[in-house]
Amino acid sequence: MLGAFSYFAGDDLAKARGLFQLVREDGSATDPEALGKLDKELARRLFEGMLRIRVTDARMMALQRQGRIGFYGEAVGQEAAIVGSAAASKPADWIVPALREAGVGLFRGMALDAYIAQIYGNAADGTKGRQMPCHPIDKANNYVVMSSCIATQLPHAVGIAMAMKIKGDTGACVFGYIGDGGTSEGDFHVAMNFAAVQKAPVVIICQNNQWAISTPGAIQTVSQTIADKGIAYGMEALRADGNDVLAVYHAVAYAAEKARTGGGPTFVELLTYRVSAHSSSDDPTRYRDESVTEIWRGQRDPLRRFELLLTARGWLAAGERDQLAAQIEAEVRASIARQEAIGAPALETIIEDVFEEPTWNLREQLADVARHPRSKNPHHHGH
Ligand SMILES: Cc1ncc(C[n+]2csc(CCOP(=O)(O)OP(=O)(O)O)c2C)c(N)n1
Ligand SMILES: [Mg+2]
Repeated sequence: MLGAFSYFAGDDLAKARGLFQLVREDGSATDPEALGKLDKELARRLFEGMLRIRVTDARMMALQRQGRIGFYGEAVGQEAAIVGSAAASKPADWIVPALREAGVGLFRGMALDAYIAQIYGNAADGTKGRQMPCHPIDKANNYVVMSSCIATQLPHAVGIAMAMKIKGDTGACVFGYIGDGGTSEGDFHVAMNFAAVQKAPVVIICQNNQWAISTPGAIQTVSQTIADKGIAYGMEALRADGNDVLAVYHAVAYAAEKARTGGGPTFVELLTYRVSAHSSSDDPTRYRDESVTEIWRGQRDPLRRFELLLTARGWLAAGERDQLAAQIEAEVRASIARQEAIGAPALETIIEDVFEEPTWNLREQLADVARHPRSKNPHHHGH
């Protein structure tokens, strides 16, 4: 930790309407004294984590375009929000993701092979080929599978936190994620209210990437900021620059430590931008001005900003980013090769897990399905 920041001592409205930032777009520090204490090892870990997501997403999108996987959702431009928050979690914490937090799982130790197996929906997939791609699971690291239904995960996150409190588990908390679009769903409001009333040990993190498929932030809400909604529920609300990995890390670490020590929930808005399309099934040129996207892809890029800081300190050598990227890409390609060689789950597994023993009618249906030839691609659908 770098110590206390004046931002956290601000009044409720100042926090919800301000923007906590530690590194400016040009890589300079807003608080040079505090940043003088930055740990090199942590800084490099954060950078590498962001690069890992950038490289993995690019590779997976290429696979989707080649028809080798059915679907993919990138997180380009949101790497700082993902990795900064992941780094603020502890192994005993629980992660309940929204759409774009697979990188949180990977940063916490989810195996790359498990991640890619899930995308292929092959026999090694922890979700047995029953989920869409991009719905990984990592039981060992308390990473809950994402819900395709927007916002339904948030009451679960708060419920897990309430259970922790009832059981007297201290020293751990829950990270519940949501998108800006998700804040218009009823489940968001249910979760916020329960979290506040029950003083649940949860950090509710909204990645405000300013788009919900084709719906822009301007018509998502008339609240001045998304963080404002925390105040409505009597919850401390923070608003941080989601493209500043250090600001994200410190805002979420503050909230998580508060939750782990009995201080109750915090709502954290991370302001970022969805640089990519919504998913591999989307074409944003149909509904938004991509010249704005180019600003976020360029000067506002979270990796670029942090790379400037690391380079200025001599913590990243010339050419080192490319070397790291090549090494990560080699790991990803090797994992893809392994996972592509594994076939689809055995057909019989389709009737498992509903009853202790499959019932006669399920067996009859299985026999019927088995008479028909199977499609080669186990995951050929859109979204
Ligand atoms: C209950 C529900 N309604 C609609 C959808 C279709 N849908 C999928 S993603 C999405 C937008 C989500 O936007 P946001 O919460 O901002 O997350 P982001 O995609 O920006 O990460 C919508 C409307 C859905 N999956 N579930
Ligand atoms: Mg969004």
